[in-house]
Amino acid sequence: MSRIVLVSNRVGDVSKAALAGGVVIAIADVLRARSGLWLGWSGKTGEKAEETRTTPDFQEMDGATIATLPLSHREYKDYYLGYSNAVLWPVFHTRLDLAQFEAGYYQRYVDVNRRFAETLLPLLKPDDTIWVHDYHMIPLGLELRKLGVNNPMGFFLHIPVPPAQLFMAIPEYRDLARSLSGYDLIGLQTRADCANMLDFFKNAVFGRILQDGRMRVFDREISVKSFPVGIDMDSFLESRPRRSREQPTPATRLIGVDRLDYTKGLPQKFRAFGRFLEKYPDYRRKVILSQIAPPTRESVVAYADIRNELESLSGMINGRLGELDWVPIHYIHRSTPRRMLVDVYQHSRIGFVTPLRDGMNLVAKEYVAAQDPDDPGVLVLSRFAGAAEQMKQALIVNPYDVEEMADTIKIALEMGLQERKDRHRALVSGIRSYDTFWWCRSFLAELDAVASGKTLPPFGAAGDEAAKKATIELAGLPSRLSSN
Ligand code: GDG
Repeated sequence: MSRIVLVSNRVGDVSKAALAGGVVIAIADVLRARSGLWLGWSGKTGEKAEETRTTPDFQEMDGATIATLPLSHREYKDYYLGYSNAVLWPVFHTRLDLAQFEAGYYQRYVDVNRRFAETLLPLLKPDDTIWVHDYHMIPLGLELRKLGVNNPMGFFLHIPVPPAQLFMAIPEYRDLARSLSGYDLIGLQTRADCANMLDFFKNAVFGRILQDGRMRVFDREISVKSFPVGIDMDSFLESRPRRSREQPTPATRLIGVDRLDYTKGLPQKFRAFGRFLEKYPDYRRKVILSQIAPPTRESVVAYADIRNELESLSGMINGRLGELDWVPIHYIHRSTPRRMLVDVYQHSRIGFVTPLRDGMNLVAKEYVAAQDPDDPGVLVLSRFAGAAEQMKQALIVNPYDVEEMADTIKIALEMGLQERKDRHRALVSGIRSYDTFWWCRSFLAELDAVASGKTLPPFGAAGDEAAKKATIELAGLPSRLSSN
């Protein structure tokens, strides 16, 4: 089996993958099984970075090799804060109004990707399979191709793909299309993302769909498919403390857990909860909203703005509706330990997950996974989260419609036990079938297939079972990855 080489902006801690959750669990497994190499930014910045341009630090971890590079202050500012998080992130989440198209950002973005490619080149073996992750690293594949690398190369985008017209608002959209064409396989979270990506290639650079479903873009033939990211339910539940620390509260809780990001729809969520309490006053004193919102990317201006907005909104709603013995919104702007999250999810009657736009949203899956099957809570989920394409038994809402969200809270609170159990059972079955290991092995199997001239049926198509079987056979993965 060929070695796997991963490249992403940040690397994860392979030895503590189970604690981190999400995709890192499956990635750590495959790195261990295929003696993999993982290259990324060390998280450090400094002027010395210029001297260590293509000399990474190496660390051996559970049979995998982790290689990291520092960034210079300028690279951090233009590549990371600038092009990645103030251009690609807002545009891909359909927030053109927040994009900062500043001169110099794009050039540095490509420069950093070239530096990563040059770093990787001497470390590569002829039969390595290369898997590049996320929007920070779009140009990496083409930079490697320019250096003569012919290995199979796949790219997975964790965030949504915007409609073609929005994508084309990025001044460098043609260059981005050219870069994307350097990969053999582009993996996306949803079928809607695939449709947007194909439309983008058609409109932006005259891409053509071929008879076998692949796309001809520039001089290359590439495959675009959806691989929805999942969780590992068992390891997630294992992180729960042996004894619950949750004190039973007289109030029924709605829970929200989102990085403090303008894509997560937090002001709309707070307003919807305030509106619910105004419209249905019998629920006052009986219900609370706990919102855990750890800080991220605070150096990007738009993030400071959203923080201020939320602080004033929660203060306003609590001031207007709260009582001496009841605070309606508990807003926690800090990270919470993972084992506590499981506990909090389990003791919340509603998982309130209402992003304005989200690639997938793993919180929706974690909330369902943590519920007691004999008395489960209800998931209220935004239709604009990638997860809504799979989790049809949730109560699906429009996160821009405060009135509808307020009414849906009431419906969720009043839902009978049998309906809650039925919905929960169906949701858990989907979470188990398409877990984080399925995601990893099906992407890698497809990459193997594409590289050897075959393609597998698409996810969710009639041939799903056949696809699963073929996936396992092709990937030749170890038991945990190939079970299911
Ligand atoms: C990107 C895409 C896609 C959150 N707060 C705390 C905490 N978390 C954990 C959650 C969950 C994870 O972080 C967040 O995952 P999401 O999927 O919700 O969102 P992004 O971070 O935006 O991730 C997204 C994902 O990539 C995977 O492809 O689903 O759409 O944007 O696991 O539980 N964990 C702890 N404390 C916190 O306070 N321990």
